[in-house]
Amino acid sequence: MNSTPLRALIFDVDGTLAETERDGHRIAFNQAFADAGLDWNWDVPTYGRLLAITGGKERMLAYWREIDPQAAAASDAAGLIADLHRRKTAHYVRRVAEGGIGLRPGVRRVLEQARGAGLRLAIATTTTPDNVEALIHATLGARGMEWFEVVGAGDAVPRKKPDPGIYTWVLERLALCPDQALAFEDSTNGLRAAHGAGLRTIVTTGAYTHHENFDGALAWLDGLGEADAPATGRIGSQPWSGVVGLDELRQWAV
Ligand code: XBP
Ligand code: MG
Repeated sequence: MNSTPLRALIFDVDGTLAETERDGHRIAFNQAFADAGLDWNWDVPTYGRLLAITGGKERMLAYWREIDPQAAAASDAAGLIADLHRRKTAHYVRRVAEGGIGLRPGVRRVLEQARGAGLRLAIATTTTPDNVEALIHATLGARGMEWFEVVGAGDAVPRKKPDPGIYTWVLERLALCPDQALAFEDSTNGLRAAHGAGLRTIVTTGAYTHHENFDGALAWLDGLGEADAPATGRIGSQPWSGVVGLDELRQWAV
């Protein structure tokens, strides 16, 4: 039993706020590879496997090491990866700005309810800050970033998820203890990061993560749900189906 009132919600981005990976990041990586004259092409299953490595630069380097370890160990490898990543980010930002990717069902509702109730909002993500801004602008409008008091993204910390660093970084800036907040995640890497920082976590599984194991999550659901399409899953070990709102989150967080 936790009597500490809930003060903040901390959201992962990719897979949690929006399904960005398959038709967003993956396409942008492939565009960057083509720009650079590389014959790399990440199809849907390959990208799913590579998602185990968080961070775009880290993911590209891991792939390069798989297919050509010698070239990936060369002194200019980091510079080439950085260049590819800049190109990839530009492609991704353009794609998102064109409105190609929306928020997952129920996300806007939970954000609006939280704001209405005076809960603080934050982001803890592995992706690049420009990508977060592009998604928030495209979905919540030009002032959408103001909804989030703290945004922890990309290289703000030296190690990416599953390292808890980004969550700890966000909690420090919110000046909150972990039991005053809830994290929202979609992947085991994200859940491990949030748990490592001591945060209870609502998992909403997505296209690439529905097969992963989320034992230990406060909630393990297939989404936040909408009235005409309720979420299903479990709260702790109990089956649950419904629409997630602030009342439910407060109830689960006690
Ligand atoms: C997901 C990631 C990111 C994106 C790509 O992060 O691992 O690397 O796939 O973005 P999260 P970058 O779920 O924590 O939001 O290329 O900018 O790294
Ligand atoms: Mg994620």
